Amino acid sequence: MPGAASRQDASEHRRTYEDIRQIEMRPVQQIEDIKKEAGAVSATDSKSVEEFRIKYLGTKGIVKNIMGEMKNVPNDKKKEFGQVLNEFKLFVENKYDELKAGSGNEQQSSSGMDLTLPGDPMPLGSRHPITLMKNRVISIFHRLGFSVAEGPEIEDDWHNFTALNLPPHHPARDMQDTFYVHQNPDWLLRTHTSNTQIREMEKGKLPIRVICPGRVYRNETVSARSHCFFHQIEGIYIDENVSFADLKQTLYFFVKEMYGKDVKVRFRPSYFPFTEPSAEMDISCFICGGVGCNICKKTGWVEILGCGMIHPNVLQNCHIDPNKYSGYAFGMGIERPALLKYDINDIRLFSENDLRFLKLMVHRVRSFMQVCKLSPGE
Ligand code: 2NL
Repeated sequence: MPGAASRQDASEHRRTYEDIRQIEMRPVQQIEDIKKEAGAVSATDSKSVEEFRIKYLGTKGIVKNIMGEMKNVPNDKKKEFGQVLNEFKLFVENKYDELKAGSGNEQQSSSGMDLTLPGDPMPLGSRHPITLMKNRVISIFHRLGFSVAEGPEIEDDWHNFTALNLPPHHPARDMQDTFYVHQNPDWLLRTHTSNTQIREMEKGKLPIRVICPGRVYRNETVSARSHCFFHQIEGIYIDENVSFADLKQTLYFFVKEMYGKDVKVRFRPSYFPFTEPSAEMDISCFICGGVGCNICKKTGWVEILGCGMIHPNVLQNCHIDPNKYSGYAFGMGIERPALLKYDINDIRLFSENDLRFLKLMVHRVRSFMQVCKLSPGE
């Protein structure tokens, strides 16, 4: 039966072909098996990693060994086998690198550090409410051409009192009682940042347009509403022909930027030894809009700063000719507006470093910034 014989031949032929193919592909299968085995290795210390290297990548290692098989592969299969071999080599090398990196960390971990762990998230804080208020004031005056100056908190009597038309025994000194330094009766903790403006004026460079933020001190009983230290920003502008109208316009611009376009202002005559004339400036209450609430004590107005034209005696004390130059000055506290703005009921909280308060402030400042469309730092 020629047909049956030829079928048998064909099947024999097929078998032979399968066999040959199996023989040819044996190294490929072998490689797959070795790959699986190598891939499953999990070395935890450098000794096992080195053992892995020797076994697979060493001069008498498996990779080299299989490479040697290349000469037995028929020519028409060399290309295919070469590719498989290269992939295998790369696989083992990558695995080795992986193990090496892992065992490095294991070593670190035995010394108490695991560099593969994700880092601790940096807790996101917020600027202190006093700093935020200060920065806002600075940025508004910056746009009007004012620079910022800072001065010493421990000051001598001249720069804090006498130069400001407050000679010894002046009754207004009573209201600014402060702390004195034992070693030198002339030294004290400054009661306002005017000391810094006096120092700027003494430099003799005119015109001057400067604001001076900083911490100041008073001999006061500490309570929820007053403290023996707090923060202030003062400013002066000295040039030829500076008038009270300049002062009013500047401060008007300032409050509009600070408290919004709808705010109303009023000036009330006042007295400060260092300015003449002097005034206090109120704004329509930014809590109730002027209708009357507890904050403005039902008056509709909130006092925010004191100001006036610099007294000629003060100019003279700093060797500035009052017949040629004139200037205005103003000063405001930072704590009180911050208390109102962030709805805080105790001034002591600002300086107690109580993390619960500071964390609470993060939320109030954020929501306030969102409402006012401000960016961080403003
Ligand atoms: C207030 C009032 C004020 C000044 C501060 C000043 C500074 C110099 C010369 C003249 Cl160098 N005046 N500063 C003027 C008027 C008022 O502050 O209630 N501060 C919280």
